Amino acid sequence: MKIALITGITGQDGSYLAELLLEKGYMVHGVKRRASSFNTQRIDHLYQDQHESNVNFKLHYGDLTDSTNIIRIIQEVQPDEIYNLGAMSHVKVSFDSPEYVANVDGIGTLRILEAVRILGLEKKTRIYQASTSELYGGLPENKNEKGFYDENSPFYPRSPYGAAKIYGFWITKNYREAYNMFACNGILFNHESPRRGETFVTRKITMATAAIARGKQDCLYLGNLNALRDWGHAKDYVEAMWRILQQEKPEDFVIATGVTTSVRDFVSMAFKEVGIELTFEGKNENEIGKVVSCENPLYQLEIGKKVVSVDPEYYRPTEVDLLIGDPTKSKTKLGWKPQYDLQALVKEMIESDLKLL
Ligand code: NDP
Ligand code: GDR
Repeated sequence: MKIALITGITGQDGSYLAELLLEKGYMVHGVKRRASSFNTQRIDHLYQDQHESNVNFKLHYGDLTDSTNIIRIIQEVQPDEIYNLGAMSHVKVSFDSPEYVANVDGIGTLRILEAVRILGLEKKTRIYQASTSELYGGLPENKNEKGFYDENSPFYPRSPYGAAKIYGFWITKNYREAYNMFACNGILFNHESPRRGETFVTRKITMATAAIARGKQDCLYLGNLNALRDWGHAKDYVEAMWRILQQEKPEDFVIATGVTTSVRDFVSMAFKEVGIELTFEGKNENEIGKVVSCENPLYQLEIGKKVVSVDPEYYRPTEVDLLIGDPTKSKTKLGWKPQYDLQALVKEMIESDLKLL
């Protein structure tokens, strides 16, 4: 039985990855942070009574800022694979707590790599590092000749989060080259799901759309509607993480759909899913989204009603305007192909948020 250790197991990706690895017959260990309120909602369905026989899921209290704790957990677990998904992952929030983010997202990665080295597990333990499309920063001149970001595109992070993650990227690559470790970066573009944190833009939109469609909310306030993102489904992306660690040679991979969509179009798709057609008027902070037609079986919205508005409070000091990834390498080498398109993703998120209401 293979043994995996997941940091960030209570997050969106950690929960899907844990499910995938359990299905594949792994013994799954996860690191969870001690909090004064419950933070395990996404994995409660996986909980097992540790007194039972055949236990294959176990949680350990820990934190990426605490090296001795990381070393102790890795020593106890002796993992074949570590998936380092733990991070303060919100780009806007990283401007408010840059030092903390550097510690967790940057040095936290080093702590994992060093722990494996200190414990002499370099030959046994494979490491996946959750790198990100935020490394590219969306600079148009850095796209490849086909107009995408790929494994060879230069980096130019535009946030404390991106800057911390770039350290994580390079230290992972350096440990691979310096100590022959099986340590890989997955450079993942945005991926979403019904389990996405509620303040990331897609989930904020689907939750608000569901609430507006039920007459429980008046207006959705957003920041930059022009931002373009390459959005996939988290379920597809955790499959890619696993595949990256099953390769013969350790390498870095871009995981993306190759399609980009604006925040504004995502909003329109979400409202369409509940039978409401929108039109957008005005520019920048004066832009609004109004109802054009409403065939919503749940609640009748007045034609012309303003349901989307811009609040510059959600603008970022520096923005990543456009992201679009080239998944050619992952398709050819990993045999990876996403199962979901954006339409299916939006539909699943809306259905789930309507149910939650
Ligand atoms: P989430 O924000 O949903 O989950 C983050 C996880 O990290 C949570 O389990 C959180 O614990 C944990 N965590 C936060 N701080 C610490 C800490 N100090 N020590 C240990 N654990 C900590 O993120 P996602 O699941 O969406 O993303 C997973 C990883 O992939 C992250 O590293 C993210 O930066 C990266 N990534 C995500 C992408 C995406 O589009 N989703 C794209 C590219 C990269 P708690 O529940 O207690 O807060
Ligand atoms: P991102 O995701 O910053 O790409 O990072 P997020 O969903 O937060 O923002 C996407 C884009 O939408 C714009 N936007 C808003 N964003 C939020 N959160 N709230 C709003 O109200 C709003 N209005 C407009 C943003 O300006 C941005 O351009 C995510 C995280 O999961 C990272 O951890 C991961 O590394 C990257 O994706 C890839």
